[in-house]
Amino acid sequence: MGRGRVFAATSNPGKFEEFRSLLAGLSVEVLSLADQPPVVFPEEGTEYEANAVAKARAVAEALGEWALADDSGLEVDALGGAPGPLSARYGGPGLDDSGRVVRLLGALEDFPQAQARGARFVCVVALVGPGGEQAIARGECAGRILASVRGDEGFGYDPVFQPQGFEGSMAELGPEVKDQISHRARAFAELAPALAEIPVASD
Ligand code: ITT
Repeated sequence: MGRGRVFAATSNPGKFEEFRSLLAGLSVEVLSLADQPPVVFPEEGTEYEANAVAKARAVAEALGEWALADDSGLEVDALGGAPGPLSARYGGPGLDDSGRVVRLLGALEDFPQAQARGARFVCVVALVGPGGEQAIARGECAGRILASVRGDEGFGYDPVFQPQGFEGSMAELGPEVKDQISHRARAFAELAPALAEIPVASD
């Protein structure tokens, strides 16, 4: 039996791996943009939903295919919910994931109490079809920011994020646990019915 296919509208390899593993049980194939003509992505704004839709729409329109995008971020209580949708750019250009983590730990130095270090990951996923079909879902994962980095799995802020109810960081818990509890896992679980509707590819 054939499968539907969807292009992952992301340039983040960590996200792409998670798209693949989270959707492995569905009858849909997740493809990367690697072998496709370059797609121009819109400038990102400050709303997860608008960003996710814009990324998916750009790919769906450029390729005439189904496209799946994720806009996500880390919201830290002590920082009034920042960096949020700006998480990928936190600390300015020139920083990589570990540079941003160091910057975050520095910003929280004066907030040692567990409560003030409360945080959540948020993820909004958007599925857009070649005919303009659209579905959106959201997921969150609550936790706190650790005092220092722990573990080397995952990506982004995983080494300093301890999910509620767990010992250790998301980067220590590894992909099997992350795929059960993450913001992205929850968003994809909600999007599953729409993903299952993607028609079987004709070529
Ligand atoms: P694309 O737009 O190409 O998908 P991006 O990394 O720029 O890639 P976002 O604008 O959605 O994507 O930024 C999300 C950032 O939030 C990401 O770069 C991480 O820093 C952080 N983040 C999101 N999900 C995360 C996760 O599961 N673990 C750790 N950090 C995460």
